[in-house]
Amino acid sequence: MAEKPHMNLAVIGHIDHGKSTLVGRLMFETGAVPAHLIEKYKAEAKEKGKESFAFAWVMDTLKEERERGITIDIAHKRFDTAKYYFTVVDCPGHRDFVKNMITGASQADAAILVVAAPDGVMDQTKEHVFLSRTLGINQLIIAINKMDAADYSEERYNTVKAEVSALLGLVGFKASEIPFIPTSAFVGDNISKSSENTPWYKGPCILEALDLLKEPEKPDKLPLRIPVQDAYTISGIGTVPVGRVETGVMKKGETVTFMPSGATGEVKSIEMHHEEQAQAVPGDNIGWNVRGIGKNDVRRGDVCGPASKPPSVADEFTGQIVVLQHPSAITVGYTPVFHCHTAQTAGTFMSLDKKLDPKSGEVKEENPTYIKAGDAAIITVKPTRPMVIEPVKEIPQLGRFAVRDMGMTIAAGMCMSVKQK
Ligand SMILES: Nc1nc2c(ncn2[C@@H]2O[C@H](COP(=O)(O)OP(=O)(O)OP(=O)(O)O)[C@@H](O)[C@H]2O)c(=O)[nH]1
Ligand SMILES: [Mg+2]
Repeated sequence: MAEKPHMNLAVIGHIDHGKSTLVGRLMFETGAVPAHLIEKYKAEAKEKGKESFAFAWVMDTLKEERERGITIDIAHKRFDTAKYYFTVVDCPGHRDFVKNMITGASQADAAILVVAAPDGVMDQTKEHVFLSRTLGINQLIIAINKMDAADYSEERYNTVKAEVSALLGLVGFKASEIPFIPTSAFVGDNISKSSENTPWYKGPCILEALDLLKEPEKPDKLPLRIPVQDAYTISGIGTVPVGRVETGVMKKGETVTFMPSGATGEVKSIEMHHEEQAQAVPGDNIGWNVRGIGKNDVRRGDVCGPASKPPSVADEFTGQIVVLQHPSAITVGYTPVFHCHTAQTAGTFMSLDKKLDPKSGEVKEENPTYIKAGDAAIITVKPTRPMVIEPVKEIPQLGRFAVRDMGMTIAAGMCMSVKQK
């Protein structure tokens, strides 16, 4: 039987708004977690005086998470709906663990934003919405949660819905196209079936809304891009680069170019799982051989594309970044390592163009003298050696990057434009 299409789903929102409980409930009600396990968690949680966290414990498995009653690290779990199989990434809401949330969100195709009805929009609601936007999540479902603690009031629901809609509008989401669902993860209202507690609500429950998400498009209509992971020399064949097709389709016989070297030739063979293929599509991990390409023409970090539309090599590029952590301040001249697809290239901050409000994305300052942890910014970068990167609007798979230095992730970002060599 063919596998159902796969979706990566992040669950985001302010601390304590019920993200882990909602995921635990969803997994329980879809049969991904057996009832006896929930009973076991209930008993254990009760002993610790944390009975209300039984469902959250499905996701919060670290000892410290259970003791503190918060999510610290991201957790991946699988569950199935009628249409999809989901890998759900439960993100921490605590502000100290935003960097874990970023890792989670950067892997997601869609997100459920959980907002507790009694609180409404809070700091990390804003921060997570903005980061999701920056990280390229474009499908959202809003759960207005803890409706049981707000008397299932339609009026309160509408107030919070209006607050969230305004926030979404600020960062360019169209609130009118996004489902808002009144839920109680704790009681189980509108999670996998419609609740009698909210007779005024006529829309889908969470499970139905998940099946209404659009399947992420297979990027086979975009230009071919295969970042090289490694290159082998195989006797009788020659040089065989290996890598995963990110976008586009490569066919035997077509002419391809490796950038930055510019080496060009005809594709002689494509192999996947030790079998010859006539073509390779997005997601395929392949080895391929190109006529006339030697060991010195191709290395890790290079990108293969059609000779007619070769990958762009940046002399400089502009990026929008969010600074996660840095011991002091980042100024012009800073040269950390940019991790983009399989490339790791040092790059110099040539200018700090704008400082943005990470919560709203609004410009706070033109040409700031420095940026620090928590800031979002538009910057111009000059790679210290030739590097392939693409504007995120054109080829998203090759437009996102992480900035690393001193063994930690300093920032995450996306490429806005490229000044080609
Ligand atoms: N009354 C009520 N309480 C809820 C509901 N959902 C979650 N809670 C409670 O809220 C508390 C926090 O729930 P969690 O699921 O851990 O919240 P979280 O958003 O995952 O928190 P972090 O991961 O630390 O950001 C627990 O005591 C839950 O039982 C709900 O729908 N109604
Ligand atoms: Mg949690």
